[in-house]
Amino acid sequence: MSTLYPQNNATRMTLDLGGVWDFRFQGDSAWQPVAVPASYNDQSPDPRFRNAAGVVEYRRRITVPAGWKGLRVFLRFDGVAHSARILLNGMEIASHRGGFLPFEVDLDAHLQPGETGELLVEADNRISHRTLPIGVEGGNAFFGSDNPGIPSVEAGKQKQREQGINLPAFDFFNYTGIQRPVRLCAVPKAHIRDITLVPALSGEVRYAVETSGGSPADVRIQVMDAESRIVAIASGAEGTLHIAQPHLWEPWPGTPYLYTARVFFGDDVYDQPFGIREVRVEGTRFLINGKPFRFHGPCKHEDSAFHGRGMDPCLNVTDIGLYHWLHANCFRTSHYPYAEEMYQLCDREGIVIVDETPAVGMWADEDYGWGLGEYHRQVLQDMIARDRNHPCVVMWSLGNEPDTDTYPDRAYDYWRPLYDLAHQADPQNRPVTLVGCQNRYDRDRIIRSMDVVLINRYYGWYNLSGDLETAKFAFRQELDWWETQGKPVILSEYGADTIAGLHGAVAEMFTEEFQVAFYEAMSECLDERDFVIGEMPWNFADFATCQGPMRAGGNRKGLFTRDRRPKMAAHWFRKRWAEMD
Ligand code: GCB
Repeated sequence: MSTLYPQNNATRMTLDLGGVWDFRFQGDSAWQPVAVPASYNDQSPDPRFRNAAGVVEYRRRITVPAGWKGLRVFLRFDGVAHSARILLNGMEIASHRGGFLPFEVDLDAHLQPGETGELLVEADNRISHRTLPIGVEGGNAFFGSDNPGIPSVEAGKQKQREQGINLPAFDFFNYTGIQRPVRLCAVPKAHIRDITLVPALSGEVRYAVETSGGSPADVRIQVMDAESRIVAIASGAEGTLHIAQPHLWEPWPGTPYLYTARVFFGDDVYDQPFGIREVRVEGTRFLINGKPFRFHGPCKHEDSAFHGRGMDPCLNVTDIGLYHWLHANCFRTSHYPYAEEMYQLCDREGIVIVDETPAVGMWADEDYGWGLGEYHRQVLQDMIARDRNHPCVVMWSLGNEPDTDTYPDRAYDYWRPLYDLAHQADPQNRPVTLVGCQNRYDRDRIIRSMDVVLINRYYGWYNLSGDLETAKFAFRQELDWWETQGKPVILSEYGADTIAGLHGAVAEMFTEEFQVAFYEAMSECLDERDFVIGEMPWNFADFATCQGPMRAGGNRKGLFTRDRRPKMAAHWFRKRWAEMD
């Protein structure tokens, strides 16, 4: 398939199929309304919307415009979680595994211009040891110690398993459905399939264009600057463009200057935005355009009221506005690739992204013999293919918090080929990382072998709870160890659950004062170390999770509430990060 984001222009057309679709749980007879794109889970008070595991059906009619004769017509799904089967007039025409990356479905053989058909999308929300992210059956999935060994509790867990209860091995609500846009698209029969751009600071841009039909030699390419002036031209499917006195793409508060590569091929044309910037790791520094870059910005989730994980441009703009307000310059797409519109916005706004695969939950007392490897490779390649032209993406994350210390050698053998694959698959050869959880860092082998070490730590919260003086002592001890490794380190998660509006003259856990004190304590340790090149508090905003004894209405570690009101800690970071600009 083509990895190009759908575009409307003189030769390409898209019809947005967003709106209210018919919806039902498979096996039900009645249909009810559900909005697309959005997670379905919060759109009804029926508990099945939140809890049922299995297949749901979405239905609507589609018509291919009569004027689209002679074009290639296809459907483009930006993301259906976690897997999808696509049927047209009752016949399966495609299927796709994985909920966070796009896929296309060719309609040419099924529906002619002027014809109408019934489109049915089956979406399966089940998660298991065969999916990314990972799910488990029965028990208390994320919150570890749920009274193991007690006969009656074990019997209860067995009963849950028999009922096919399906729980996340990760700490965010298992939002699902058609969560991202669906479009009916038309492009010329002979068309541009793919564009790869590899810019250098000199203004040389290597390019490669993949085409379908026609003769690849007919490709022409024009680069336009931000004022639409043509600044470089070339022809042929591969080559080098030369931009004189290039403007660089710089992270915020610099200027994230964007060029557009306009590619012509036969009747087809496609505008691919790009930025000129270089990313490199040198010793313990992370260089963007040759200058040391310090990451500071909270990790995110795609999460909001009503929409769940649904793509919402208003929410994206609001969130990035708050990143500017915070003087934040980055986030990690914890714990899955986000909707493409967010990367487009970050290209434009200069917010740097660490792009993460949905490999989360790979710790549930298992080893690495799950047979996931091939699928994991596919997801990693697809993510890189989708996102490789975005200047905002500066690093790939292979996954979040796998168990890497129980069997350090097996973990190394599982993850190292993925690390190599990421380097091979990315024409820009960005640095690669794997995010480590708080474990036996002295036993683990793989995390320390990454280009940049990203570690999640909860000193003072999950361990040494509430005792920030001792938390600092312990964290410093660990940092002493990392200092010997000679790698750049980012604290990629640290945080404290905080109930907005809960205060205390003494800073105790869950109060806003404690959250500030926690970040003061951790920052004190970070600021002492040169090899620490970034801090990413957990999390930007409160977010929904599955139920559990440690989650009161979700995860409350946000600097903002779920409706994006700042807690005291947001104001604290705003001051701290303003000084880093
Ligand atoms: C983590 C996970 C993240 C959780 C967070 C927490 O280490 O990576 O998904 O939400 O801890 O708050 O427990």
